[in-house]
Amino acid sequence: ATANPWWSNAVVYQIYPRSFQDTNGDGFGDLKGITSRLDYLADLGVDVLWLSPVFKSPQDDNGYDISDYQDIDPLFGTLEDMDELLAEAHKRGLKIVMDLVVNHTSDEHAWFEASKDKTDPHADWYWWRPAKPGHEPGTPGAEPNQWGSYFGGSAWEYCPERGEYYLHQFSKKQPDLNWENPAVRKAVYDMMNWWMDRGIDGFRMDVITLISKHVDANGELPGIAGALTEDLPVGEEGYSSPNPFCADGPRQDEFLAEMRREVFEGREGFLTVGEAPGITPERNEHITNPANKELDMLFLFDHVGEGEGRSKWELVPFQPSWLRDKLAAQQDAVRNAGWASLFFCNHDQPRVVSRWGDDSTEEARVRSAKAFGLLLHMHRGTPYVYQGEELGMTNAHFTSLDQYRDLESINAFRQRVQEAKIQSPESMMESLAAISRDNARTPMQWDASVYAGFTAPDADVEPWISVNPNHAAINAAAEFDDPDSVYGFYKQLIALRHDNPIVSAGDWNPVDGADEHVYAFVRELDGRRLLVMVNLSGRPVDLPAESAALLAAGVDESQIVIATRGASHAVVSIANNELAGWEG
Ligand code: TEU
Ligand code: CA
Repeated sequence: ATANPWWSNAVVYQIYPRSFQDTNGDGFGDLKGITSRLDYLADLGVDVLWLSPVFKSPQDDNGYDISDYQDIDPLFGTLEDMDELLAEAHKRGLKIVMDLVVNHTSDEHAWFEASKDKTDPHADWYWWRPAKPGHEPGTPGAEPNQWGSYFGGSAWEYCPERGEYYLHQFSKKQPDLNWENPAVRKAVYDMMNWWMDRGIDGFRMDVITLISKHVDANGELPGIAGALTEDLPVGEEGYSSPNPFCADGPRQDEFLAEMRREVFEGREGFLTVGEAPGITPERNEHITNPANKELDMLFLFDHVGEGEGRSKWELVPFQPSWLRDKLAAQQDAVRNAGWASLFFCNHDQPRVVSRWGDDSTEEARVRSAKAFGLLLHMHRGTPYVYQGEELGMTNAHFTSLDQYRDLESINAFRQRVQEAKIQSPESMMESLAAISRDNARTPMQWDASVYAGFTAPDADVEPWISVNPNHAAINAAAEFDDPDSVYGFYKQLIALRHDNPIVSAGDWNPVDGADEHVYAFVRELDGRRLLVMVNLSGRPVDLPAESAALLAAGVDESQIVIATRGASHAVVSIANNELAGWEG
Protein backbone atom coordinates (compact mmCIF):
# COMPACT_ATOMS: atom_id res chain seq x y z
CA ALA A 1 0.00 0.00 0.00
CA THR A 2 1.20 3.53 -0.61
CA ALA A 3 2.58 5.49 2.32
CA ASN A 4 -0.23 7.01 4.34
CA PRO A 5 -1.51 10.14 2.57
CA TRP A 6 -0.88 13.47 4.36
CA TRP A 7 -4.55 13.80 5.34
CA SER A 8 -4.56 10.47 7.21
CA ASN A 9 -3.24 12.21 10.31
CA ALA A 10 -4.65 15.65 9.63
CA VAL A 11 -7.51 17.46 11.35
CA VAL A 12 -9.92 19.70 9.40
CA TYR A 13 -11.69 22.72 10.94
CA GLN A 14 -14.98 23.80 9.35
CA ILE A 15 -15.66 27.53 9.26
CA TYR A 16 -19.20 28.85 8.61
CA PRO A 17 -18.00 32.30 7.45
CA ARG A 18 -21.36 34.01 8.01
CA SER A 19 -21.08 33.29 11.76
CA PHE A 20 -17.31 33.21 12.39
CA GLN A 21 -15.96 36.80 12.71
CA ASP A 22 -17.41 40.11 11.53
CA THR A 23 -14.82 42.88 11.02
CA ASN A 24 -16.89 45.64 9.36
CA GLY A 25 -19.79 45.80 11.79
CA ASP A 26 -22.54 44.68 9.41
CA GLY A 27 -23.50 41.72 11.60
CA PHE A 28 -22.23 39.14 9.12
CA GLY A 29 -18.93 37.26 9.34
CA ASP A 30 -16.42 38.01 6.57
CA LEU A 31 -13.11 36.87 5.00
CA LYS A 32 -11.04 39.51 6.80
CA GLY A 33 -12.51 38.10 10.00
CA ILE A 34 -11.20 34.64 9.21
CA THR A 35 -7.76 36.06 8.43
CA SER A 36 -7.79 37.87 11.79
CA ARG A 37 -8.33 34.55 13.60
CA LEU A 38 -5.68 32.41 11.87
CA ASP A 39 -3.32 32.52 14.89
CA TYR A 40 -6.11 31.07 17.07
CA LEU A 41 -6.61 28.23 14.55
CA ALA A 42 -2.87 27.60 14.28
CA ASP A 43 -2.70 27.41 18.08
CA LEU A 44 -5.53 24.86 18.16
CA GLY A 45 -3.32 22.79 15.87
CA VAL A 46 -5.67 22.05 12.97
CA ASP A 47 -4.18 21.45 9.51
CA VAL A 48 -6.94 22.38 7.05
CA LEU A 49 -9.73 24.98 7.03
CA TRP A 50 -12.92 24.14 5.09
CA LEU A 51 -14.91 27.29 4.33
CA SER A 52 -18.64 27.02 3.72
CA PRO A 53 -19.48 28.97 0.51
CA VAL A 54 -18.39 32.61 0.16
CA PHE A 55 -19.14 32.92 -3.59
CA LYS A 56 -21.64 35.39 -5.13
CA SER A 57 -25.10 34.29 -4.00
CA PRO A 58 -28.60 35.67 -3.33
CA GLN A 59 -28.16 33.95 0.08
CA ASP A 60 -31.46 32.02 -0.19
CA ASP A 61 -29.77 29.00 1.37
CA ASN A 62 -26.94 30.95 3.04
CA GLY A 63 -24.62 30.71 0.04
CA TYR A 64 -25.41 27.15 -1.06
CA ASP A 65 -27.19 28.85 -3.99
CA ILE A 66 -24.33 30.20 -6.09
CA SER A 67 -24.82 32.80 -8.85
CA ASP A 68 -21.11 33.25 -9.76
CA TYR A 69 -18.55 30.56 -8.86
CA GLN A 70 -15.60 32.81 -9.69
CA ASP A 71 -16.35 35.83 -7.55
CA ILE A 72 -16.72 36.47 -3.82
CA ASP A 73 -20.05 37.75 -2.47
CA PRO A 74 -19.69 41.37 -1.18
CA LEU A 75 -21.19 40.11 2.09
CA PHE A 76 -17.87 38.34 2.72
CA GLY A 77 -15.47 40.66 0.85
CA THR A 78 -13.53 40.46 -2.41
CA LEU A 79 -11.31 38.11 -4.40
CA GLU A 80 -8.36 40.12 -3.05
CA ASP A 81 -9.52 39.33 0.51
CA MET A 82 -9.61 35.66 -0.54
CA ASP A 83 -6.07 35.86 -1.94
CA GLU A 84 -4.88 37.50 1.30
CA LEU A 85 -6.54 34.77 3.39
CA LEU A 86 -4.87 32.08 1.26
CA ALA A 87 -1.45 33.71 1.61
CA GLU A 88 -1.79 34.24 5.38
CA ALA A 89 -3.10 30.70 5.93
CA HIS A 90 -0.30 29.11 3.89
CA LYS A 91 2.26 31.16 5.87
CA ARG A 92 0.99 29.33 8.97
CA GLY A 93 0.98 25.90 7.32
CA LEU A 94 -2.81 25.90 7.11
CA LYS A 95 -4.50 24.59 3.94
CA ILE A 96 -7.77 26.06 2.64
CA VAL A 97 -10.54 23.87 1.15
CA MET A 98 -13.51 25.58 -0.50
CA ASP A 99 -17.14 24.38 -0.65
CA LEU A 100 -18.03 23.16 -4.17
CA VAL A 101 -21.80 23.36 -4.77
CA VAL A 102 -22.36 21.94 -8.24
CA ASN A 103 -25.36 19.64 -7.94
CA HIS A 104 -27.30 22.89 -8.41
CA THR A 105 -26.72 26.60 -9.01
CA SER A 106 -28.72 29.63 -7.94
CA ASP A 107 -31.66 30.47 -10.21
CA GLU A 108 -29.87 33.84 -10.58
CA HIS A 109 -26.80 32.21 -12.16
CA ALA A 110 -26.20 33.36 -15.79
CA TRP A 111 -26.34 29.70 -16.88
CA PHE A 112 -29.91 29.36 -15.57
CA GLU A 113 -31.03 32.70 -17.00
CA ALA A 114 -29.76 31.58 -20.42
CA SER A 115 -31.33 28.14 -20.02
CA LYS A 116 -34.81 29.67 -19.96
CA ASP A 117 -34.45 30.11 -23.74
CA LYS A 118 -34.95 26.76 -25.47
CA THR A 119 -32.77 27.89 -28.39
CA ASP A 120 -29.83 28.89 -26.17
CA PRO A 121 -26.76 26.58 -25.91
CA HIS A 122 -27.52 26.35 -22.18
CA ALA A 123 -31.06 25.06 -22.81
CA ASP A 124 -30.11 21.53 -21.69
CA TRP A 125 -27.95 22.52 -18.67
CA TYR A 126 -30.83 21.89 -16.22
CA TRP A 127 -33.68 19.39 -15.84
CA TRP A 128 -36.57 21.01 -17.77
CA ARG A 129 -39.80 19.04 -18.30
CA PRO A 130 -43.26 19.90 -19.63
CA ALA A 131 -46.29 18.92 -17.54
CA LYS A 132 -49.59 17.59 -18.80
CA PRO A 133 -52.29 20.19 -18.02
CA GLY A 134 -54.13 19.12 -14.86
CA HIS A 135 -51.25 16.81 -13.94
CA GLU A 136 -48.81 19.43 -12.73
CA PRO A 137 -46.17 18.29 -10.21
CA GLY A 138 -47.66 18.03 -6.76
CA THR A 139 -51.02 16.78 -8.00
CA PRO A 140 -52.10 13.11 -8.15
CA GLY A 141 -50.65 11.42 -11.24
CA ALA A 142 -48.26 14.36 -11.68
CA GLU A 143 -46.05 14.70 -14.77
CA PRO A 144 -43.02 14.37 -15.07
CA ASN A 145 -43.02 12.88 -11.53
CA GLN A 146 -44.01 13.52 -7.94
CA TRP A 147 -40.63 14.16 -6.32
CA GLY A 148 -40.53 16.34 -3.23
CA SER A 149 -37.87 18.86 -2.24
CA TYR A 150 -35.64 18.46 0.85
CA PHE A 151 -36.98 21.87 1.83
CA GLY A 152 -40.61 20.84 1.42
CA GLY A 153 -43.19 20.98 -1.34
CA SER A 154 -42.71 19.78 -4.91
CA ALA A 155 -39.22 19.42 -6.43
CA TRP A 156 -40.63 20.93 -9.67
CA GLU A 157 -41.13 24.68 -10.18
CA TYR A 158 -42.94 26.24 -13.16
CA CYS A 159 -40.96 28.82 -15.18
CA PRO A 160 -43.36 31.02 -17.21
CA GLU A 161 -40.57 32.32 -19.52
CA ARG A 162 -39.84 28.81 -20.72
CA GLY A 163 -43.33 27.37 -20.17
CA GLU A 164 -41.86 24.27 -18.49
CA TYR A 165 -40.97 22.97 -15.01
CA TYR A 166 -37.43 22.65 -13.66
CA LEU A 167 -36.14 20.20 -11.05
CA HIS A 168 -34.83 21.52 -7.70
CA GLN A 169 -34.10 18.96 -4.98
CA PHE A 170 -33.53 21.84 -2.58
CA SER A 171 -35.10 25.29 -2.68
CA LYS A 172 -36.81 26.59 -5.83
CA LYS A 173 -33.90 29.02 -6.09
CA GLN A 174 -31.49 26.04 -6.41
CA PRO A 175 -32.18 24.39 -9.81
CA ASP A 176 -30.37 21.03 -10.31
CA LEU A 177 -27.66 21.05 -12.99
CA ASN A 178 -27.91 18.36 -15.69
CA TRP A 179 -24.67 16.40 -15.27
CA GLU A 180 -25.64 14.11 -18.17
CA ASN A 181 -24.63 17.08 -20.37
CA PRO A 182 -20.83 17.02 -21.00
CA ALA A 183 -20.82 20.80 -21.46
CA VAL A 184 -22.01 21.18 -17.85
CA ARG A 185 -19.25 18.90 -16.57
CA LYS A 186 -16.59 20.76 -18.57
CA ALA A 187 -17.73 24.13 -17.22
CA VAL A 188 -17.55 22.78 -13.66
CA TYR A 189 -14.07 21.31 -14.16
CA ASP A 190 -12.83 24.57 -15.74
CA MET A 191 -14.05 26.50 -12.69
CA MET A 192 -12.44 24.00 -10.29
CA ASN A 193 -9.11 24.29 -12.12
CA TRP A 194 -9.37 28.09 -11.98
CA TRP A 195 -9.61 27.91 -8.18
CA MET A 196 -6.90 25.23 -7.79
CA ASP A 197 -4.58 27.35 -9.95
CA ARG A 198 -5.40 30.33 -7.67
CA GLY A 199 -3.90 28.35 -4.80
CA ILE A 200 -6.68 26.65 -2.88
CA ASP A 201 -5.98 23.18 -1.54
CA GLY A 202 -9.12 21.26 -2.54
CA PHE A 203 -12.87 21.05 -2.14
CA ARG A 204 -15.64 19.82 0.09
CA MET A 205 -18.27 18.78 -2.45
CA ASP A 206 -21.88 19.58 -1.56
CA VAL A 207 -24.32 16.64 -2.11
CA ILE A 208 -21.95 15.31 -4.77
CA THR A 209 -23.70 11.91 -4.66
CA LEU A 210 -26.88 13.44 -6.08
CA ILE A 211 -25.37 14.54 -9.42
CA SER A 212 -26.07 11.23 -11.22
CA LYS A 213 -29.83 10.74 -11.45
CA HIS A 214 -31.37 7.29 -12.10
CA VAL A 215 -32.49 8.09 -15.63
CA ASP A 216 -33.76 5.29 -17.90
CA ALA A 217 -32.32 4.25 -21.29
CA ASN A 218 -33.60 7.33 -23.09
CA GLY A 219 -32.53 9.69 -20.34
CA GLU A 220 -35.97 9.99 -18.76
CA LEU A 221 -36.48 10.50 -15.04
CA PRO A 222 -38.75 7.87 -13.43
CA GLY A 223 -42.15 8.94 -12.17
CA ILE A 224 -43.53 7.98 -8.79
CA ALA A 225 -47.20 7.49 -7.99
CA GLY A 226 -48.64 8.40 -4.57
CA ALA A 227 -49.32 11.59 -2.70
CA LEU A 228 -46.60 14.16 -2.30
CA THR A 229 -45.46 14.03 1.32
CA GLU A 230 -45.27 17.33 3.10
CA ASP A 231 -41.54 17.46 3.35
CA LEU A 232 -39.96 14.53 1.59
CA PRO A 233 -39.21 13.14 -1.82
CA VAL A 234 -42.27 10.95 -2.41
CA GLY A 235 -41.75 7.23 -2.04
CA GLU A 236 -39.43 7.99 0.90
CA GLU A 237 -40.33 6.93 4.40
CA GLY A 238 -38.42 9.59 6.20
CA TYR A 239 -36.91 13.03 5.64
CA SER A 240 -33.46 11.74 6.30
CA SER A 241 -33.59 9.30 3.41
CA PRO A 242 -32.59 11.07 0.20
CA ASN A 243 -34.69 10.65 -2.92
CA PRO A 244 -33.69 7.14 -4.15
CA PHE A 245 -33.99 8.28 -7.78
CA CYS A 246 -31.33 10.94 -7.32
CA ALA A 247 -28.85 9.36 -4.91
CA ASP A 248 -25.78 7.46 -6.12
CA GLY A 249 -27.02 7.05 -9.70
CA PRO A 250 -25.56 4.81 -12.42
CA ARG A 251 -22.88 7.32 -13.53
CA GLN A 252 -21.73 8.35 -10.03
CA ASP A 253 -18.35 6.63 -10.24
CA GLU A 254 -17.84 7.69 -13.86
CA PHE A 255 -18.39 11.38 -13.03
CA LEU A 256 -16.13 11.32 -9.95
CA ALA A 257 -13.34 9.54 -11.85
CA GLU A 258 -13.65 12.03 -14.72
CA MET A 259 -13.49 14.96 -12.26
CA ARG A 260 -10.39 13.44 -10.65
CA ARG A 261 -8.67 13.16 -14.05
CA GLU A 262 -9.73 16.57 -15.36
CA VAL A 263 -8.90 18.55 -12.20
CA PHE A 264 -6.59 16.78 -9.79
CA GLU A 265 -4.32 14.62 -12.00
CA GLY A 266 -0.73 15.78 -11.44
CA ARG A 267 -1.53 18.00 -8.46
CA GLU A 268 -0.17 17.33 -4.94
CA GLY A 269 -1.16 18.05 -1.36
CA PHE A 270 -4.86 18.55 -2.11
CA LEU A 271 -7.93 17.18 -0.28
CA THR A 272 -11.28 16.15 -1.78
CA VAL A 273 -14.17 15.28 0.57
CA GLY A 274 -17.63 14.59 -0.81
CA GLU A 275 -20.85 15.15 1.12
CA ALA A 276 -22.60 11.87 0.46
CA PRO A 277 -26.30 11.56 1.27
CA GLY A 278 -27.59 8.12 0.29
CA ILE A 279 -24.19 6.37 0.43
CA THR A 280 -23.66 3.17 2.42
CA PRO A 281 -20.41 2.28 4.23
CA GLU A 282 -19.74 -0.28 1.49
CA ARG A 283 -20.13 2.31 -1.26
CA ASN A 284 -17.88 4.61 0.77
CA GLU A 285 -15.14 1.97 0.54
CA HIS A 286 -15.43 1.88 -3.25
CA ILE A 287 -15.46 5.66 -3.74
CA THR A 288 -12.58 6.33 -1.32
CA ASN A 289 -10.46 3.32 -2.32
CA PRO A 290 -7.40 5.02 -3.88
CA ALA A 291 -7.34 2.35 -6.60
CA ASN A 292 -10.56 3.82 -8.00
CA LYS A 293 -9.20 7.39 -8.18
CA GLU A 294 -12.46 9.09 -7.21
CA LEU A 295 -12.48 11.02 -3.87
CA ASP A 296 -10.19 10.97 -0.83
CA MET A 297 -13.06 10.71 1.66
CA LEU A 298 -16.81 11.24 2.14
CA PHE A 299 -19.21 12.49 4.80
CA LEU A 300 -21.70 9.70 5.47
CA PHE A 301 -25.00 10.47 7.17
CA ASP A 302 -26.24 7.23 8.70
CA HIS A 303 -24.72 8.02 12.13
CA VAL A 304 -26.50 11.41 12.23
CA GLY A 305 -29.92 10.00 11.50
CA GLU A 306 -30.25 9.51 7.71
CA GLY A 307 -32.05 6.39 6.57
CA GLU A 308 -33.86 5.83 9.82
CA GLY A 309 -37.18 5.83 7.97
CA ARG A 310 -38.61 8.82 9.78
CA SER A 311 -38.78 12.59 9.49
CA LYS A 312 -35.86 14.44 11.10
CA TRP A 313 -38.45 16.45 13.03
CA GLU A 314 -39.69 13.33 14.85
CA LEU A 315 -37.31 13.29 17.82
CA VAL A 316 -36.04 10.01 19.25
CA PRO A 317 -34.00 9.53 22.46
CA PHE A 318 -30.25 8.97 22.01
CA GLN A 319 -29.11 5.32 22.09
CA PRO A 320 -25.34 4.87 22.52
CA SER A 321 -25.61 1.37 21.06
CA TRP A 322 -27.22 2.83 17.91
CA LEU A 323 -24.34 5.27 17.43
CA ARG A 324 -21.80 2.52 18.11
CA ASP A 325 -23.36 0.24 15.49
CA LYS A 326 -23.37 3.00 12.86
CA LEU A 327 -19.77 4.07 13.44
CA ALA A 328 -18.60 0.45 13.71
CA ALA A 329 -20.07 -0.30 10.27
CA GLN A 330 -18.30 2.73 8.82
CA GLN A 331 -14.96 1.72 10.39
CA ASP A 332 -15.39 -1.90 9.37
CA ALA A 333 -16.00 -1.13 5.70
CA VAL A 334 -12.68 0.70 5.29
CA ARG A 335 -10.57 -1.70 7.34
CA ASN A 336 -8.41 -2.71 4.37
CA ALA A 337 -8.88 0.12 1.85
CA GLY A 338 -10.67 3.42 1.62
CA TRP A 339 -10.95 6.02 4.37
CA ALA A 340 -13.37 7.50 6.89
CA SER A 341 -14.19 11.09 7.76
CA LEU A 342 -15.09 11.61 11.42
CA PHE A 343 -17.70 14.23 12.35
CA PHE A 344 -20.60 14.81 14.71
CA CYS A 345 -21.00 18.55 14.10
CA ASN A 346 -21.39 20.76 11.05
CA HIS A 347 -23.55 23.70 9.86
CA ASP A 348 -26.50 21.35 9.20
CA GLN A 349 -26.42 19.37 12.45
CA PRO A 350 -27.32 20.38 16.02
CA ARG A 351 -24.40 20.66 18.41
CA VAL A 352 -23.42 17.22 19.73
CA VAL A 353 -23.03 18.36 23.34
CA SER A 354 -26.74 19.30 23.39
CA ARG A 355 -28.02 16.60 21.02
CA TRP A 356 -26.45 13.51 22.60
CA GLY A 357 -24.65 14.98 25.63
CA ASP A 358 -25.98 17.03 28.52
CA ASP A 359 -25.69 20.83 28.48
CA SER A 360 -27.91 21.38 31.53
CA THR A 361 -25.07 22.20 33.91
CA GLU A 362 -21.56 23.55 33.33
CA GLU A 363 -19.99 20.38 34.68
CA ALA A 364 -22.13 18.01 32.58
CA ARG A 365 -21.61 20.17 29.49
CA VAL A 366 -17.81 20.10 29.80
CA ARG A 367 -17.77 16.36 30.48
CA SER A 368 -20.10 15.66 27.57
CA ALA A 369 -18.07 17.80 25.19
CA LYS A 370 -14.86 16.01 26.18
CA ALA A 371 -16.44 12.54 26.06
CA PHE A 372 -17.82 12.99 22.55
CA GLY A 373 -14.64 14.76 21.42
CA LEU A 374 -12.52 11.87 22.70
CA LEU A 375 -14.87 9.29 21.22
CA LEU A 376 -14.72 10.85 17.76
CA HIS A 377 -11.00 11.66 17.69
CA MET A 378 -9.91 8.20 18.85
CA HIS A 379 -11.48 6.53 15.80
CA ARG A 380 -9.56 5.76 12.61
CA GLY A 381 -10.08 8.45 10.00
CA THR A 382 -9.83 12.21 9.50
CA PRO A 383 -11.61 14.23 12.22
CA TYR A 384 -13.57 17.41 11.41
CA VAL A 385 -13.98 20.07 14.09
CA TYR A 386 -16.90 22.45 13.48
CA GLN A 387 -16.39 26.06 14.66
CA GLY A 388 -17.21 26.32 18.36
CA GLU A 389 -17.19 22.56 18.93
CA GLU A 390 -13.71 23.02 20.43
CA LEU A 391 -15.27 25.39 22.99
CA GLY A 392 -18.17 23.09 23.87
CA MET A 393 -20.68 25.52 22.33
CA THR A 394 -24.31 24.42 22.73
CA ASN A 395 -27.57 24.52 20.77
CA ALA A 396 -29.27 27.92 20.53
CA HIS A 397 -32.25 27.07 22.76
CA PHE A 398 -34.43 29.53 20.81
CA THR A 399 -37.93 30.06 22.20
CA SER A 400 -39.72 31.81 19.34
CA LEU A 401 -40.02 31.12 15.61
CA ASP A 402 -38.80 34.62 14.67
CA GLN A 403 -35.37 33.79 16.09
CA TYR A 404 -34.90 31.20 13.32
CA ARG A 405 -33.29 32.11 9.99
CA ASP A 406 -32.90 28.79 8.14
CA LEU A 407 -35.37 28.28 5.28
CA GLU A 408 -35.43 24.52 6.01
CA SER A 409 -36.67 25.19 9.55
CA ILE A 410 -39.09 27.98 8.63
CA ASN A 411 -40.57 25.93 5.75
CA ALA A 412 -40.88 22.87 8.00
CA PHE A 413 -42.83 24.85 10.61
CA ARG A 414 -45.26 26.11 7.95
CA GLN A 415 -45.66 22.69 6.27
CA ARG A 416 -45.94 20.53 9.40
CA VAL A 417 -47.90 22.88 11.66
CA GLN A 418 -49.98 25.09 9.36
CA GLU A 419 -50.44 23.04 6.18
CA ALA A 420 -50.19 19.30 6.89
CA LYS A 421 -51.06 19.77 10.60
CA ILE A 422 -48.68 16.93 11.51
CA GLN A 423 -47.32 18.65 14.63
CA SER A 424 -48.64 21.20 17.13
CA PRO A 425 -46.78 24.52 17.34
CA GLU A 426 -45.39 23.53 20.76
CA SER A 427 -44.16 20.16 19.47
CA MET A 428 -42.59 21.76 16.40
CA MET A 429 -40.82 24.35 18.55
CA GLU A 430 -39.35 21.43 20.52
CA SER A 431 -38.24 19.78 17.26
CA LEU A 432 -36.64 23.03 16.05
CA ALA A 433 -34.88 23.58 19.39
CA ALA A 434 -33.46 20.06 19.18
CA ILE A 435 -32.49 19.69 15.53
CA SER A 436 -32.81 22.91 13.50
CA ARG A 437 -29.67 23.73 11.51
CA ASP A 438 -29.68 27.18 13.15
CA ASN A 439 -28.44 25.50 16.35
CA ALA A 440 -25.03 25.34 14.66
CA ARG A 441 -25.19 28.81 13.12
CA THR A 442 -25.26 31.20 16.10
CA PRO A 443 -22.18 33.47 16.16
CA MET A 444 -18.84 32.04 17.24
CA GLN A 445 -18.28 32.89 20.91
CA TRP A 446 -14.91 34.68 21.17
CA ASP A 447 -15.42 36.57 24.45
CA ALA A 448 -18.01 37.68 27.01
CA SER A 449 -18.85 41.05 25.36
CA VAL A 450 -22.36 41.77 24.20
CA TYR A 451 -22.02 40.14 20.74
CA ALA A 452 -19.43 37.59 21.95
CA GLY A 453 -16.68 39.41 20.10
CA PHE A 454 -18.26 38.24 16.85
CA THR A 455 -19.41 41.79 16.07
CA ALA A 456 -17.97 44.83 17.86
CA PRO A 457 -19.99 45.88 20.93
CA ASP A 458 -20.52 49.37 19.44
CA ALA A 459 -21.74 48.06 16.07
CA ASP A 460 -24.93 49.85 15.00
CA VAL A 461 -26.50 46.58 13.79
CA GLU A 462 -27.12 43.29 15.59
CA PRO A 463 -25.62 40.03 14.29
CA TRP A 464 -27.74 38.36 11.58
CA ILE A 465 -28.77 35.69 14.10
CA SER A 466 -28.93 35.93 17.91
CA VAL A 467 -25.78 35.29 19.93
CA ASN A 468 -26.29 32.50 22.47
CA PRO A 469 -26.66 34.16 25.92
CA ASN A 470 -24.36 31.47 27.41
CA HIS A 471 -21.44 33.11 25.58
CA ALA A 472 -20.74 34.95 28.86
CA ALA A 473 -19.37 31.67 30.25
CA ILE A 474 -18.58 29.73 27.06
CA ASN A 475 -16.05 31.62 24.94
CA ALA A 476 -12.53 31.32 23.53
CA ALA A 477 -11.08 34.01 25.81
CA ALA A 478 -12.17 32.09 28.90
CA GLU A 479 -10.83 28.78 27.63
CA PHE A 480 -7.75 29.64 25.59
CA ASP A 481 -5.20 29.45 28.43
CA ASP A 482 -6.97 26.80 30.51
CA PRO A 483 -5.61 23.28 29.85
CA ASP A 484 -8.66 21.80 31.57
CA SER A 485 -11.10 23.60 29.26
CA VAL A 486 -12.82 21.94 26.31
CA TYR A 487 -10.47 23.99 24.11
CA GLY A 488 -7.46 22.61 26.01
CA PHE A 489 -8.81 19.09 25.61
CA TYR A 490 -9.33 19.49 21.86
CA LYS A 491 -5.75 20.76 21.54
CA GLN A 492 -4.59 17.50 23.15
CA LEU A 493 -6.82 15.39 20.90
CA ILE A 494 -5.42 17.11 17.80
CA ALA A 495 -1.86 16.70 19.07
CA LEU A 496 -2.55 12.99 19.62
CA ARG A 497 -3.66 12.65 16.01
CA HIS A 498 -0.39 14.17 14.89
CA ASP A 499 1.95 12.45 17.34
CA ASN A 500 0.51 9.04 18.17
CA PRO A 501 0.62 6.62 15.20
CA ILE A 502 -1.73 4.21 16.98
CA VAL A 503 -4.38 6.95 16.81
CA SER A 504 -3.74 7.98 13.20
CA ALA A 505 -2.91 4.61 11.66
CA GLY A 506 -3.87 1.84 14.09
CA ASP A 507 -6.53 -0.75 13.30
CA TRP A 508 -9.91 -0.25 14.91
CA ASN A 509 -11.83 -3.09 16.55
CA PRO A 510 -14.91 -2.98 18.76
CA VAL A 511 -14.75 -4.46 22.23
CA ASP A 512 -17.89 -6.34 23.16
CA GLY A 513 -19.11 -7.16 26.58
CA ALA A 514 -19.07 -3.58 27.77
CA ASP A 515 -22.11 -2.05 29.43
CA GLU A 516 -24.56 -0.97 26.69
CA HIS A 517 -23.80 2.66 27.57
CA VAL A 518 -20.06 2.15 27.32
CA TYR A 519 -18.66 2.64 23.86
CA ALA A 520 -15.42 0.62 23.87
CA PHE A 521 -12.91 -0.17 21.17
CA VAL A 522 -9.25 -1.01 20.73
CA ARG A 523 -6.80 0.64 18.36
CA GLU A 524 -3.72 -1.44 17.49
CA LEU A 525 -0.53 -0.81 15.54
CA ASP A 526 2.51 -3.12 15.46
CA GLY A 527 1.38 -4.90 18.60
CA ARG A 528 0.85 -1.70 20.62
CA ARG A 529 -2.75 -1.28 21.75
CA LEU A 530 -4.85 1.61 22.96
CA LEU A 531 -8.11 0.85 24.70
CA VAL A 532 -10.78 3.55 24.57
CA MET A 533 -13.86 3.34 26.78
CA VAL A 534 -16.39 6.14 26.83
CA ASN A 535 -19.34 6.11 29.17
CA LEU A 536 -22.12 7.77 27.18
CA SER A 537 -24.72 7.53 29.91
CA GLY A 538 -25.35 10.24 32.43
CA ARG A 539 -24.59 7.92 35.31
CA PRO A 540 -21.53 6.16 36.67
CA VAL A 541 -21.06 2.72 35.16
CA ASP A 542 -18.84 0.05 36.61
CA LEU A 543 -15.87 0.87 34.40
CA PRO A 544 -13.22 -0.77 36.62
CA ALA A 545 -15.03 -4.11 36.18
CA GLU A 546 -15.27 -3.27 32.52
CA SER A 547 -11.58 -2.50 32.37
CA ALA A 548 -10.79 -5.76 34.19
CA ALA A 549 -12.83 -7.60 31.58
CA LEU A 550 -11.31 -5.55 28.84
CA LEU A 551 -7.75 -5.78 30.13
CA ALA A 552 -8.14 -9.40 29.14
CA ALA A 553 -8.09 -7.90 25.66
CA GLY A 554 -4.38 -7.59 26.32
CA VAL A 555 -4.05 -3.86 26.89
CA ASP A 556 -1.60 -2.74 29.52
CA GLU A 557 -2.88 -0.30 32.12
CA SER A 558 -0.81 2.58 30.76
CA GLN A 559 -2.80 2.72 27.56
CA ILE A 560 -6.35 3.06 28.73
CA VAL A 561 -8.36 6.17 28.03
CA ILE A 562 -11.59 6.38 29.94
CA ALA A 563 -13.94 9.29 29.41
CA THR A 564 -17.37 9.64 30.82
CA ARG A 565 -20.26 11.90 30.06
CA GLY A 566 -21.68 11.73 33.53
CA ALA A 567 -19.59 10.41 36.35
CA SER A 568 -15.95 11.25 36.92
CA HIS A 569 -13.22 8.83 36.11
CA ALA A 570 -9.54 9.54 35.85
CA VAL A 571 -8.13 9.24 32.41
CA VAL A 572 -5.05 7.07 32.60
CA SER A 573 -2.27 8.57 30.57
CA ILE A 574 -1.61 7.23 27.11
CA ALA A 575 2.04 6.20 26.97
CA ASN A 576 4.13 9.17 25.72
CA ASN A 577 1.13 11.36 24.97
CA GLU A 578 -0.42 13.21 27.84
CA LEU A 579 -4.09 13.00 28.60
CA ALA A 580 -3.00 12.05 32.08
CA GLY A 581 -5.06 12.69 35.11
CA TRP A 582 -7.99 14.19 33.27
CA GLU A 583 -11.12 13.99 35.41
CA GLY A 584 -13.63 13.13 32.65
O1 TEU B 1 -26.71 19.58 2.71
C1 TEU B 1 -27.29 18.41 2.14
C2 TEU B 1 -28.45 17.96 2.92
O2 TEU B 1 -28.97 16.90 2.75
C3 TEU B 1 -28.95 18.90 3.96
O3 TEU B 1 -30.25 19.19 3.60
C4 TEU B 1 -28.82 18.20 5.30
O4 TEU B 1 -28.57 16.84 5.12
C5 TEU B 1 -30.08 18.28 6.06
O5 TEU B 1 -30.46 19.61 6.07
C6 TEU B 1 -29.82 17.74 7.47
O6 TEU B 1 -30.82 18.24 8.32
C7 TEU B 1 -25.94 20.38 1.82
C8 TEU B 1 -25.45 21.59 2.62
O7 TEU B 1 -24.60 21.14 3.67
C9 TEU B 1 -26.67 22.30 3.14
O8 TEU B 1 -26.29 23.38 4.00
C10 TEU B 1 -27.46 22.83 1.95
O9 TEU B 1 -28.66 23.42 2.41
C11 TEU B 1 -27.81 21.69 0.97
O10 TEU B 1 -26.73 20.81 0.71
C12 TEU B 1 -28.19 22.28 -0.38
O11 TEU B 1 -27.05 22.87 -0.96
CA1 CA C 1 -19.00 41.67 8.10
